[in-house]
Amino acid sequence: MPNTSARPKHSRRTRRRRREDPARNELVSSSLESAQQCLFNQDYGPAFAHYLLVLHLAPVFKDVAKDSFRFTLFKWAEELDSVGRIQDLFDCYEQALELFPADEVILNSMGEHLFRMGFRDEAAGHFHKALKLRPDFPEARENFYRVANWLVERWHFLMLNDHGRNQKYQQAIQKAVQSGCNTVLDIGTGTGILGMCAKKAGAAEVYACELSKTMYELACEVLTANGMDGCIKILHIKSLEMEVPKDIPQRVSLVVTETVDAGLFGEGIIESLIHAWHHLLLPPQTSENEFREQSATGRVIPAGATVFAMAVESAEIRRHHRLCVSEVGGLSMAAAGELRSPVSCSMEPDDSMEPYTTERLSRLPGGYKSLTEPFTALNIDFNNVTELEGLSSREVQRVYLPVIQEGEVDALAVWFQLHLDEESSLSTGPQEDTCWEQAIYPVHGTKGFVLKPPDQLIVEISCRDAYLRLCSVAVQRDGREIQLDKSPEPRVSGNPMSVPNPEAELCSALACLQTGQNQTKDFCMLECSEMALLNNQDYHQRFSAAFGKLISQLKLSCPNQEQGPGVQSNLADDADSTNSSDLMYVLDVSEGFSLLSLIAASHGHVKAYSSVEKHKQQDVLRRLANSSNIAQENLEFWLNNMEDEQGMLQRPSREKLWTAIILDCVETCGLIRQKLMEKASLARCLLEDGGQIFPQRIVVYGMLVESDMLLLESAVQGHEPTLGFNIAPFINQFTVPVHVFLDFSTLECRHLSESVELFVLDLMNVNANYTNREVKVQATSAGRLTAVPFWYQIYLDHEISVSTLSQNSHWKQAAAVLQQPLEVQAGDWVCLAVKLHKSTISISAHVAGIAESNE
Ligand code: 44T
Repeated sequence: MPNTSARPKHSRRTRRRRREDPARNELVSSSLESAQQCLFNQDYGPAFAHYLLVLHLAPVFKDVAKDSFRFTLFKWAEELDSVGRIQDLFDCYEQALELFPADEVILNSMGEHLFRMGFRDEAAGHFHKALKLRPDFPEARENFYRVANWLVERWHFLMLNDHGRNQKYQQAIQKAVQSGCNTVLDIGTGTGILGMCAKKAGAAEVYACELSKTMYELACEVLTANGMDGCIKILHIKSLEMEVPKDIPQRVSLVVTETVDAGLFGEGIIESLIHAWHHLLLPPQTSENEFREQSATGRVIPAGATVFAMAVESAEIRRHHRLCVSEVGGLSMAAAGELRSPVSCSMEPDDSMEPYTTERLSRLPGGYKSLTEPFTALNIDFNNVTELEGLSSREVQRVYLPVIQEGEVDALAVWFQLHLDEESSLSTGPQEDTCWEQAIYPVHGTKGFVLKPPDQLIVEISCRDAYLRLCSVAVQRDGREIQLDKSPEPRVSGNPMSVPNPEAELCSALACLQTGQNQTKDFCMLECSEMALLNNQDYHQRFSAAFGKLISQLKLSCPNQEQGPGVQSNLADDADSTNSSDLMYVLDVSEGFSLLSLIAASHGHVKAYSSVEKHKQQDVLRRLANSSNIAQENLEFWLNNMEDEQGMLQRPSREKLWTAIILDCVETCGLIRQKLMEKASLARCLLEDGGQIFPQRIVVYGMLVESDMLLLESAVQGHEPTLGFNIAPFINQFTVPVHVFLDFSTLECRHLSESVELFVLDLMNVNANYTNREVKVQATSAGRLTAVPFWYQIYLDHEISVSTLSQNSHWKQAAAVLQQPLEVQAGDWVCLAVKLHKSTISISAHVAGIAESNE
């Protein structure tokens, strides 16, 4: 009998009550037993319910049952997720967190579910909490870095580092406040900077609103740190939902905002200002009230904007928005039908289409050629509500632009000048020394058509759904108008735009008949990176060659298999292909649109399983299969029948193992795909003898560079306060150590070394992979080492490889930005500590001492 007299009173009371409550004890122990039994039977729902009951009734079991409870929760959540019971899933997590509020593993896992469901703000909150509880929790750290990119977009750093822009805004605000605008609303305050400028300039009342939860919380921290939390009222709300007096006591005399994106209107500034003029601002200054106090009228900073555009040729833009090749990996693309990127700006707006994408023209790989002079597409006065309201109903304006150089029009590039007031403006133009990107309106339907002086390009300008729409509709040549970029049109022979290829057209028409699809009415959408992948002939050609080698080898090792592999024929649908014992099985687990399974099937005697999910994309593959004489039954879409990828990987093991498994190893953004090594281990177990994973090996290369640009995009630089405010330490919490989506070829940087091998990932032999490696690199010139960009050589087999750095690659590059820049001298040896944790690479560096460099 334990001595209870030394225990605290309340504990003694509980113990006594528990001991005295045999029914309760009975319930606890029987529930615990049921929980364990259900868990053993993989009956996770009831197991979870039993555990909940046990832990509520008898918290003493929390320690011992924690692991099983977590395991049960995760399994049950997976099941709920797979059947779409999302509310139940989150209810379970909430119940679990009530029991274990400081459990970082549960918090992190809930964050993962939230992230997958698109609740990024909430996901970030969970990862952040998990990290605070255990700063060395790698999963939470990785997850946090992933969301940090979404939550606090990298341009916040660029903007705060742009001293010119900050000063111009500050001066304009100061002038306005000093001239009498003493009540101010900052719409889309971000870090709170413009609101703080207004307060500092002496405004009596300052309000700010911010729709992003993360940015709102950040702004609150910043205001407190600057002693302004009492004098600026900040609201977590979209300005469109604000009302007087519910949110602010009265109308204000000044709205300041920088809610503009590269295309000017993408952040909804037109709608926000129309609403502000109707509900939040004092009446505007007019000729009648010209002499009234500034404090009795309303105005906006910026006062207005001028939008410019220019037609450009750029192979880089072209290959991301339309199909530029007629043959890929031995397959004729004629039957594919119309393929388009999701960026298109037609006169009839379509919700699924973005009208523009963004690029920094000065950083376009391969450069660009201006085909017209820049022209003014639009002028808008933000202080004139009638003009703002009339924008959508403005007549479509047609402009005729003289072509100044010969070239194909791939896009209209758009930028603007933001007039802060009568004196001061900011430009986002391609020639300016700014970090702004330009909006790119791609032109789709001009295959091969070359403009030349004295042609005139006809552009239609309008404003729909609060977006500026720009369409290159036609070219005027020799008094004739040649139509461009119409919605997909039937390709008629003789059309000046179509490449004359009657055979291809016939094929395409036949394929359409066979699938009962009318391609001319319809088109299939591919992401920009998928389009660039499709245009990468080199990659597909090399895959085809490597796959061809594999089947020849298999044929050699198994010579009595008459119709076996190695029959290099496109006519794969002869009678033998139906003899399933002769078939090789190829599984493609690539994400998104991939032709690789079809290319494998085109080698003959192959049954290919494609992971393409979207129906229209599957139709494209079926049409291509048809036109390449690949029997329908030799191309399957495994995700049609299978929810769970891992389940599928195991599927044919009962009948036949896979001859080849194609893994999609590198994400377009330049990072190794998550869970790649786990997938590779699993894939290896499912290969037949002599079978192969594509690719076999990945070699990671890197280079030492000095790049101020990468620093400016990483964190607010320097120790000086931003416009006198303390902002950097707060926003810099969202610094991530790896930058993605870089074009290394055009990144403003100085190379401080040759490229060097950092790492090898052997997908056929996981044991050969390092998790930690030290690499010594000799600096070839002196400088400030700030980052290590990295990329991959992807070995499809021992010899055949592709580089993600190549000119036609659809992959971008990534770079590890060092925590502290490192001064190096030419000849210095730099030690890079390269770590791989679950497909995530991290790099740190130090200059090697003499002993180290001699090693
Ligand atoms: N990127 C610029 C776009 N907001 C700037 O939540 C600039 C891009 C850029 N809040 C390279 C360089 C650069 N009510 O935090 C955001 C957003 C918020 C609102 C309340 C509203 N109606 C809105 C609308 C937006 O405003 C903040 C700023 S949006 C600025 C976008 C160097 N690439």
